[in-house]
Amino acid sequence: MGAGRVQLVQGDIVKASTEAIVNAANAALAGGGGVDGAIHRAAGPELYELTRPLGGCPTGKAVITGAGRIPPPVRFIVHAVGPRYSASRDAECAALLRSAHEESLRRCEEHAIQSVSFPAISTGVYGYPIHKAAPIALGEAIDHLAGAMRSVKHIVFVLFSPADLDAFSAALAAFAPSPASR
Ligand code: AR6
Repeated sequence: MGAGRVQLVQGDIVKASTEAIVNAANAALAGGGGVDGAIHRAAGPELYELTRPLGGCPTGKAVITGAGRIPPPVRFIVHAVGPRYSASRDAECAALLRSAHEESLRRCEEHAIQSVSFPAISTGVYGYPIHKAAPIALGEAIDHLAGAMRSVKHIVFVLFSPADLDAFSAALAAFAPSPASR
């Protein structure tokens, strides 16, 4: 993985100490529950002022704004839109989930961001089974760090529950022998 590092932690992404945090948003960028609600509560109403002019974001894409009232070192919020999971469209959902991660990392590169925290996008309200989502999310992160790496060097996955952390840990172990840590 070169000079890059993937890290898994359990906790609340709002308390992350990376330059950017990724929000699991909806296509209207309208706010909602889960991690989206937590980020909007922490960032304050100005976050809606930042997202409203963007006019939404298609599934599988990501847009970036300032962080509102969330204090430094967080300076940016990446609003990524993952797919609603459907078993009958498994391959399409996998491609969209991977794309949401890839696009998020692209926005980070465009802003010379070195560290970014992701939640487990799509695995809450959108129903993506975490054991299926984890290798997709981690695969994109590992590939990014192994590729023509520019600014992003530290990718943290902030998992809300011990079970989610276990699912990501198992998926990361399957990518061994990488020097990733948790
Ligand atoms: N920090 C880290 N992870 C969290 C937090 C938190 N503070 N809160 C929840 N999670 P979800 P989705 C976990 O539902 O499935 C919203 O209404 C949660 O346990 O937040 O992509 C949006 O507006 C789960 O593992 O996002 C959209 O309408 C993961 O974050 C829709 O939900 C993602 O769960 C998006 O659904």
